[in-house]
Amino acid sequence: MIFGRVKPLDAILATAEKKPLHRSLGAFQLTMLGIGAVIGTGIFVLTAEAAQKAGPGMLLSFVIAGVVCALAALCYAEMASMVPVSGSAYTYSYAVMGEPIAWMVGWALILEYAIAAGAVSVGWSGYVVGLLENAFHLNIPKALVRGPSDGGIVNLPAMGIAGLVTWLLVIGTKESARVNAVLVAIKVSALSLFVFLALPVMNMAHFTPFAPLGFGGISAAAASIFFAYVGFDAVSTAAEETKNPQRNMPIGLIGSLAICTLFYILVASGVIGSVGATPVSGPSGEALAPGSIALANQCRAIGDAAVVCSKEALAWTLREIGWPQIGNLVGLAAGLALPSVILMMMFGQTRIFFVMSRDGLLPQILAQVHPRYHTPHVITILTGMFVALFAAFFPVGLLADISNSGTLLAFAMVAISVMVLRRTDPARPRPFRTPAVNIIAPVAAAGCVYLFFSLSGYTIGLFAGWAILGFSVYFLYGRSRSHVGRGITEMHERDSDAPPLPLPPVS
Ligand code: ALA
Repeated sequence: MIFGRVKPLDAILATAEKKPLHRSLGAFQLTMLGIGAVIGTGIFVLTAEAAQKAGPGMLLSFVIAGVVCALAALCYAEMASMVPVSGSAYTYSYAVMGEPIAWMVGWALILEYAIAAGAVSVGWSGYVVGLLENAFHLNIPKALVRGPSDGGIVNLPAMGIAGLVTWLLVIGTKESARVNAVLVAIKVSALSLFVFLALPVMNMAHFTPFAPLGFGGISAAAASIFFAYVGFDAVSTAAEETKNPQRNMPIGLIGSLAICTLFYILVASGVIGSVGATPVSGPSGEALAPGSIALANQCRAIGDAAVVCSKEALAWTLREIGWPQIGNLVGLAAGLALPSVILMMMFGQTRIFFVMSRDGLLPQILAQVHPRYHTPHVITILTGMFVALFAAFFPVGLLADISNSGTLLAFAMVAISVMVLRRTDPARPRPFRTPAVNIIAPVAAAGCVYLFFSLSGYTIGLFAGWAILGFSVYFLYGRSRSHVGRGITEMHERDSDAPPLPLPPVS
């Protein structure tokens, strides 16, 4: 039964109350946290993918994805303020919809976090390689810096950065608010500089035809570009540390998304207006999928003379419009700032794995803590190995789409959880209440479903395969070992941020 094996909310909350965190974050810090986690490969790299799918219509794609995210964010804010503990959507679903659904959400979050870390690693590689080639005139063989479907063999820089971030996480690196603020400043300055230089050379003719591949193309691009907004859930996990969460949480969530949306629309307009965003089609005019061998071949045939062929769309655009040094500077900014997005994604992944294995749904060995660094090193290294493998062999767009499929499922479940909990547990204190919940939550869930089905059939097929694998693991392994299933409901939750503690004996 779907609602079976619910993990009692009171048990989840009891431990958070035992260890209250210092409420130090205000609206400004939360907004910075959100922008730090959100701006990354999406805008720096996937703009080219969105252009290939939608042409100038990608502007609308950015708006659609931003609106769906904002609605989901309002639902996240309610759950996060009510259940301010580790595990995000997985924990909320466990408390509201029971174990099988929580398992699937946790399983989907693996896609959200680990695959996203792979996507950002590939994005980072594109910029750093472009920087080395253009600023230092190095001739780097494509075979070693691109995956097989992008015309290479293995993406070594992407593997390298995933390895480096894994090592930082094993030794216990956490990004301080100050480092985050510096990185946000770097990213925002780079995007502002881009807009400042690209908008004045805009040619309005580049905006027509607006939707060369129809509304289907715009929806497909929205489903991909959704990746550019992922990461705001980092704000919601800080609910417990927020001063006056009723006021500051929505400001942080909606504020960071609004600022990112504004930047994204300006940057996308700059790309379209300055160099054009016409999709590259095949020899007989057929549409080509981003990240496909056919597109890589066609790009080679036209000498990579289109933004959709670039692995570093913003730097490429700046070079095209006569600002090669500033293009390199934007490449440097991406090279400096994107690793922190990888770090946040991988950190989120290890935390989800940790909570799932502590609940007995995954092997306990995964939650082992390093004696010296006090970090969950086993799971971190395992996650790092997978992230490095994905980054080495897959194109950024495919990784982002797969990641989105998992994220969209998790977001939809959070929206549904909010609605269910309003009915099943109306009296529980809600430091933040989603406004107009009867409209916002269903529309958020429907928006996620719409974006999910706008992903390519290939991505949806991969997701289905992942879900089948997930259910098999659950029924063959987790179900019989689940702590809730065995009646063990005591909680050992520490604050949502600290490295997890060693496990207590199971029985
Ligand atoms: N939103 C993050 C990015 O675009 C994941 O890199």
